[in-house]
Amino acid sequence: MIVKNINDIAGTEQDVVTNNWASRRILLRSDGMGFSLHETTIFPGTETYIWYKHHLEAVFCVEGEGEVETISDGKIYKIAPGVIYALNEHDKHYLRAKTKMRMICVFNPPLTGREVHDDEGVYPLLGEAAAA
Ligand code: 9YT
Repeated sequence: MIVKNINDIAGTEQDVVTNNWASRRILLRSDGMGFSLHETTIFPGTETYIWYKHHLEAVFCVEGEGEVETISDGKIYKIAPGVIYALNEHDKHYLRAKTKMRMICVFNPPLTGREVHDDEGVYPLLGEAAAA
């Protein structure tokens, strides 16, 4: 069994901070679960363009308020505690935080740990998943 405490991840390589968000990657590809699990904080007043071309992501809001817009159809969905969105179609989207939002995120295939968005809002596919 794997047991971790998120507090032990703070300040390590698994604690990734960007201009718009910070993410503690708790379970990674190396844990062998087939998904990765992260706690992500989205900074208030930010808008982030994201396109997970290679990954599926589910996001569960536990704190804060904001919205997500799917770019293909311009639909805007409010985000508040208890709301989950799942990018089951690799949807290009804008994520906007009105207040600080705390989200639990699951990625398939799992992240290796250090990924940040490139200019296209994409995470690269790293390691074995890239070779498959
Ligand atoms: C909600 C979202 O995708 N935010 C960007 C960071 C991502 N959750 C991550 O890398 O943990």
